[in-house]
Amino acid sequence: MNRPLIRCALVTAFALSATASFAADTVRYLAPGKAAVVLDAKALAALPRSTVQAGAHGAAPTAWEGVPLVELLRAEGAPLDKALRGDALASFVRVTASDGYQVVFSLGELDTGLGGSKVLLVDKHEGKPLDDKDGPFRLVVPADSRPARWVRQVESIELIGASTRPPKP
Ligand SMILES: Nc1nc2c(c(=O)[nH]1)N[C@H]1C(S)=C(S)[C@@H](COP(=O)(O)O)O[C@H]1N2
Ligand SMILES: [Mo]
Repeated sequence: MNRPLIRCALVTAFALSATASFAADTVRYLAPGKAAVVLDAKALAALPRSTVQAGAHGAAPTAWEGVPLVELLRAEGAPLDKALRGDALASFVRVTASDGYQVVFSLGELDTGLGGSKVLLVDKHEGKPLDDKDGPFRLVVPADSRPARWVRQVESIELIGASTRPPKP
């Protein structure tokens, strides 16, 4: 019996099944005091959509289409507009990818009456579904000078309320 070969086959099978479980066409939304919400293509299709022209690393702009992150947050009842005041202004949104890569945006940065920063949860590039490297969902942040927050393979979006005070000196 060839033990290393069997171990290699098992590791490969495990890696493939793990990859498959990450490839689901859903994004999880988590918020304090709320049950986790699984957003599938149908749920996302029901939200407002927008298209931006943007290019990463100085590339010529191309069309990215999807749901503005602020509209997803609005649909899930995040404090925005007049409700975005007081402690809520310390809230932020953390986006996590299948490889564990994470970025954050403040709610104030995204709110249309405050920062108004355009951040799209994209599912189409030049009219087609995203490829496996980027998709099924990717963030596109046209105003960022580097595409470091253009998170590929988005898995979850968390609203985090952060109304704690730093210790006094
Ligand atoms: N999931 C995931 N998304 C990611 C990253 C990453 O490591 N993992 N790197 C970011 C960084 S630093 C950059 S510059 C861009 C690179 O995008 P590209 O591979 O399409 O050029 O993706 C961003 N999105
Ligand atoms: Mo980067």
